[in-house]
Amino acid sequence: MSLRDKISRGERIDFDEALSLYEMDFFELGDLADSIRKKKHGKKTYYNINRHINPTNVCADVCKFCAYSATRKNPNQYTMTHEQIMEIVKDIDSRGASEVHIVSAHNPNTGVEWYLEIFKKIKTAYPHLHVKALTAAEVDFLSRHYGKTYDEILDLMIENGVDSMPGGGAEIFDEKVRDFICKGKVTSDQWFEIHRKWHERGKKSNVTMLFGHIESRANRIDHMMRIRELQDITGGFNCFIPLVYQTENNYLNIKEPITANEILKTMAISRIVLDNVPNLKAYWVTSTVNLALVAQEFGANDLDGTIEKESINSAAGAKSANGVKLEDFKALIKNSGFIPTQRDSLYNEI
Ligand code: V47
Repeated sequence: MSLRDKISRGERIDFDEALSLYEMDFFELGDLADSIRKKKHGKKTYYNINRHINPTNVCADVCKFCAYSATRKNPNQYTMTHEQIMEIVKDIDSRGASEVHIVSAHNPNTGVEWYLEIFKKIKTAYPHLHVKALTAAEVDFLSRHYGKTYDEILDLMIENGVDSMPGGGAEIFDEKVRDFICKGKVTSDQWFEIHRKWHERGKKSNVTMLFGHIESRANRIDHMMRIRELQDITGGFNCFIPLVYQTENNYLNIKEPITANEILKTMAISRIVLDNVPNLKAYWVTSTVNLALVAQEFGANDLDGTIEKESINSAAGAKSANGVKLEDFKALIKNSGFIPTQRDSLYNEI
């Protein structure tokens, strides 16, 4: 049986088969991913009304790809007060947002309470808002820095109102590449341990992959395989988010950005390999809106949201600092032949 037939019949593929998909005809690969997307989601493309808040850029870790952290290339340190954060939340709540997505740098000066109290304050004042917060990298940092176990941090997150975990900090799980791009931060095994523990508490999370830098195609497939393995056990990942590496203001010094062709192939392959992860997000912030719209035909069924403000990727060159207008976003999805479908943070349709 050909690989194409095997995939069309819904059979699981192995590492070598997945890697060989990069050699398949571009449009044939797109068609395969699209047929899986259609079976699962039809023509619906999900979006949500959300706001990213990045409360501090002071960071104890030094990731080579990061342009956001204040300790290296960016001398403009900031740490928001809780009052400033609550002002932002008040504003977005009044405009219909359903989610706040909070990711910070690893600030060694604030105390663990500073992180946790943000969530408590938001949840107390706006119980209907979904709080998506703390990547596994932050959980690991808080655990190391403040002498608490992962279990303790995860329980404190739940007690203080965190609803789900974002997928950040996954980067690339291959240990050799990981050591080069972000040595010292959460290891791949620890990243999975934290998400496993989170899922065991009945909670959902996302998982990202930072690609388009020094990693090989085989590293990407290995990354997907490791996700598929945990997902078989817990079923706790809602969404896979391939993040396209942004080249500016950081220490990786990649001269040739990844091509659109390679991005779309990687999207399509992830839709095929991750047969147990329901949603594939084309994160327009790192892929550009135009390519995210095309990615809808290469397996992607989620375009994230309006975002409004975003600091991590825009610091590295993404044109996302001010988000997109909701009406424009919906019109773009519709005009590209898909059905804009508003969702909440757990993928229930609104
Ligand atoms: O983990 C840092 C990435 C991530 C760069 O869960 C970079 O719904 C590209 O995780 N080029 C944080 N990426 C953002 C994130 C995320 C975003 C959207 C949705 C969700 C979700 C999660 O940003 C980091 C890191 O991998 N990042 N620097 C860069 N130069």
